[in-house]
Amino acid sequence: MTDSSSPDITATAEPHDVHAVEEKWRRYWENNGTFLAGGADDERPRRYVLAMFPYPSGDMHMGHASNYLYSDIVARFWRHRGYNVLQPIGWDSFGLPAENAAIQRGADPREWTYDNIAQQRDSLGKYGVSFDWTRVLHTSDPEYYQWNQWLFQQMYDRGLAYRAESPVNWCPNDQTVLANEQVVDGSCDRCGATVIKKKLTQWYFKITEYADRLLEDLDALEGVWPHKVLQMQRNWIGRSTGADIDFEIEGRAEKVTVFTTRADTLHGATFMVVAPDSDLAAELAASASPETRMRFQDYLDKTQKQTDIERQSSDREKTGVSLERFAINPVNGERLPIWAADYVLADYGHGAVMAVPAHDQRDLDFARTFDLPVRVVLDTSAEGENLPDPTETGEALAGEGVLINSGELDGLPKAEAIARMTEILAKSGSGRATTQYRLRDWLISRQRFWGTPIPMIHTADGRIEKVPADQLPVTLPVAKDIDLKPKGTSPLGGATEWVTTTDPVTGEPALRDPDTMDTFVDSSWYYLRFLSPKSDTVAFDPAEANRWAPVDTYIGGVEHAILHLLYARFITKVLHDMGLVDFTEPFSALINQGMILLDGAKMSKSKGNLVQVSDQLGEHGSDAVRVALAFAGPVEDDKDWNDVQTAGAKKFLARAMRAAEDVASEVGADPATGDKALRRVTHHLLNDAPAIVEHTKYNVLVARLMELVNAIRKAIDSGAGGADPAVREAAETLAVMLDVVAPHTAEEIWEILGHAPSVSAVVWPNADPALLTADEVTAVVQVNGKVRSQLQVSAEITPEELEALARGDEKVQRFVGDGQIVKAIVRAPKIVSLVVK
Ligand code: ANZ
Repeated sequence: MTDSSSPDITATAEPHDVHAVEEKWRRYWENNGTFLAGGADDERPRRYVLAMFPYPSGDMHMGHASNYLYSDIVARFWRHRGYNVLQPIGWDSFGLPAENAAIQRGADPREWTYDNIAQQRDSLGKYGVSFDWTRVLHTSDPEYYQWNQWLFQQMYDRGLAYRAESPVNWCPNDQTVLANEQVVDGSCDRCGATVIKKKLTQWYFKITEYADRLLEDLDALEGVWPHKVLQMQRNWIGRSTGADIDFEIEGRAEKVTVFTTRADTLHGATFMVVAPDSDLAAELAASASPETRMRFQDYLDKTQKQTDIERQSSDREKTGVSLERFAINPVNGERLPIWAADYVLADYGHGAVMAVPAHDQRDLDFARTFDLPVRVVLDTSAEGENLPDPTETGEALAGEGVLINSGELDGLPKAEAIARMTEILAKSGSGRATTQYRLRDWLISRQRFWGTPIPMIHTADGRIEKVPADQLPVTLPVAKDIDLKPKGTSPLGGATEWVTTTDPVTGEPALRDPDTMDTFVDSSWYYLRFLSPKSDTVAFDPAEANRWAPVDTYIGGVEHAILHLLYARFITKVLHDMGLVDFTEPFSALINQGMILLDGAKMSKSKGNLVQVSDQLGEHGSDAVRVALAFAGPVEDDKDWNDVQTAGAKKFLARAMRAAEDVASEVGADPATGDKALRRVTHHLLNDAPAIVEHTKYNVLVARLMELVNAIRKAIDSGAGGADPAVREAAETLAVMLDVVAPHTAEEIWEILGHAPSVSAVVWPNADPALLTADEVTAVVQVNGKVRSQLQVSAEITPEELEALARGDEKVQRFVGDGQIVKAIVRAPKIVSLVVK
């Protein structure tokens, strides 16, 4: 690297002024573009390292600090392995907190957001992360969000974006809809309010069309993504294979279909249950007696206040309303009473189930509550045992068995019976094999201001048209002219001037769509924008995308295990199908870092227990914070800030610096003649470090660097001292490795050792295999219980070799004399005990 602004060597006169040293190197990196990714002509292999971009909710806290430390270790590591590394940074800067803060303070969400970004940017800069700062993006810039609008219209053209009315999750506090993924244990993941269901017309992305691929492609990520995350995604997609069965309903022309995974139990169905909040329940109730109608309405109101989790939990009392109607079992013509009950969900399967109380626990609980019949159709008893009666025991008969009370299925084992029944139903036209998914389409419209406007137009005669390309982007109006308070409809709808537009077909007045997009749309493809951050003609250049992406290492919290990662995977597949990228998964490897806690609690703004990055950097300097965090424990573990040892880290760095200052040999001095013990430590580290870092054992790396510093100190204080060329070799190794964790100190050491910056570009040398041989140990040889000789042997010597050496040893032979060795007890590599007679 050419050095146009070589730091003044005399500036190292006070090497322990940590802030001055760190400032000096940051300026150097900035002036020299040290961490800019190499262009298309760079022949080194490439690595794309990315930490999940921050939301600008305030200044950075130590949770952020650990995230960006780990990504920086990975990025710096690959540079030292000879790679062309890209590590960009941006801000996920649309979203509710800005808007809520703005409402509370009467400020502009834009100002709040960009002030916070400036603060975070300053902290990240001082932290010394090796970002390519020329690629910064903010999702709230029109230069970025115009491409969300492009993406939306592309999806619309492909039938992947559509509008539909359906029951949606509604946060009564934030007055906006939420995606299923944003409802955590029945509460809004932003504000914690209990989420209710509401019927609304909204925009959706058709992620269900990709359900199979999203599920199946997880297998290839096994081993490179945390298994837990893969499992969470699998469960979220929730593929379930079974059968749809059609039931005639007395007095209704159309049949009702239910989804079941247990077609084998059809003979055991004794009633039918429909979700109270389904269209079917409303329709059936409408023809019931006035009293039942009232009871039903009352029950529906109660149901709508329950979360899906509450509704489905197994340990609660079953409730329901009989709808006074009957379904006909297609295999035996039996009349099954129809009930509405909240444990059946409107938006899974068909919102109706055939209830088989003998074999399904919730159906059994319900049957026992309302005194409905129970018929066992699967004998699950072990040989010689009696089959328990579920009505009495209260326990449904789950598990394997053979069919009974089921006509021609009798005697078949469960799996065969499922297949056989599905066949029978298919033949008679009243059923078919099918697959259900828990995954729902992605609801992307939000009734909020601070997001990407949906680029669609509602015409006076009820058509929906795209905003024409020459009118894109649709930018947000100025916030101060708008009432941002949540009132159930989008604030943009009240911005008369903004919302009024013209029908692109007729030229008549029309209205813009007043909703904005879920911010997860922004983060579903941002990793591609970093590759063409300045383009105003395309969202990203496919050639750049295929050169750099997928991201080689993606780092972030496990809280994004489902929503963000699933959406990014989905959009990547869509872009692949559009022919824009030649890969189908966005992130080749994923690292989840643990949380940084304070006094055992998660740091959060609302709890007021944030440890701010800027405070810590001001107090200790960046490198001490970085070393302390890296040393605090395994990446994936939660760590309490109280256990993070900044003082110890500072001492270690000062010690490392002093060791470098004591080096007295010339640059290029041949270490071959130097202290062998020290050389061994150095070369073992050279040998081990790549695997240590690749396996994310950053705490181990710090421990090994500490060991190296101790070994250097020991060598300096004894033997040939600082003039020993092995000391230089060790100190240089220290600099090139310390760089991944404590880059400012590493640069300083590298300079102290007489090298030109930057150490970040130095490829790690290979270990000398000759110095990796096992260390020697002293073995003692006893003859008849007395130590008679000592041998210097390899620590890895085999018992046979050691015994042979002992027998051949001159001193030993003297003590054996004319006697006979009758027994040899060997404990390699330490002891040989000979018994002589
Ligand atoms: C009859 C039956 C008998 C069932 C039996 C189970 C055991 P998974 O595996 O999650 O897909 N079900 C179907 N739709 C439902 C809805 N909207 N709300 C609540 N439950 C619903 O579960 C499929 C099973 O869940 C289906 O199979 C159905 O009950 C129930 F011994 O049908 B089963």
